[in-house]
Amino acid sequence: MHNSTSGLQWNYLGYSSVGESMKITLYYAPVACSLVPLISLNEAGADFEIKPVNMRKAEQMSAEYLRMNPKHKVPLLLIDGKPLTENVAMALWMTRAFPKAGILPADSENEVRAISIMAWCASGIHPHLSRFNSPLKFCDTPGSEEGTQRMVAKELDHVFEVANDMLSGREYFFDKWCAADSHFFWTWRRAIQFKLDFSKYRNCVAHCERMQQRPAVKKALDFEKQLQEQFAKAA
Ligand SMILES: N[C@@H](CCC(=O)N[C@@H](CS)C(=O)NCC(=O)O)C(=O)O
Repeated sequence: MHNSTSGLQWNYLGYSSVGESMKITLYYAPVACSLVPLISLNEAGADFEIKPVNMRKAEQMSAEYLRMNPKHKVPLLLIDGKPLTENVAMALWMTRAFPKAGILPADSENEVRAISIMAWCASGIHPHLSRFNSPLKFCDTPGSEEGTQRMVAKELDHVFEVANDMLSGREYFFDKWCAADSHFFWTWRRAIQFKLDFSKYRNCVAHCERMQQRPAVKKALDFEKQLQEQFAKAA
């Protein structure tokens, strides 16, 4: 599926940490939630390789990929050759591997609260986005597409109202950026990409704008764009 030229090597001046001595490979697809660990690895100054996954060509369903991740999902991390799936687990692993990077908050109470936000993004927001994106995967009654999307939009309105309250008077969910911000940012960005209008949730809008100013996020979004162009040329 991949060759060495399709995987870009990103080298950084990293922190002194366990993660530095490990070989880290991120399987990443544009637009997908693999943006979350990509931002964290950038924030950590990690040395890692990206293996692009072209979902339009269903590369996540290839036998080679399924051997590593039978769930056929991105993100997938290979850490010294061992697969790790699930955004929440990746954030926890990176917190230990790059202890100075602030991937999750340093004090244990806020660390748990950040995991709570990430678990909510993964299980309470992301599934609505999947249903909006592919309504027929969830209800195949003829003509049900629009109704499914309308109901999902209502659910999303509720979760973003909750997030908007959580972000009231704050720049980030905690005192400074952590992976929960990136995870939420991804869900918000995905909803906006679906042309859903939640602009009334001003704190979420401001959070999204703030996130996009971070060098690690800019770098990730530039990479995404570059890869989308590469995929479009190869189509
Ligand atoms: N709970 C997983 C969700 C992963 C997930 O659903 N990834 C989507 C992209 S956003 C995917 O790879 N879909 C491809 C497929 O289902 O074949 C996580 O947070 O890591």
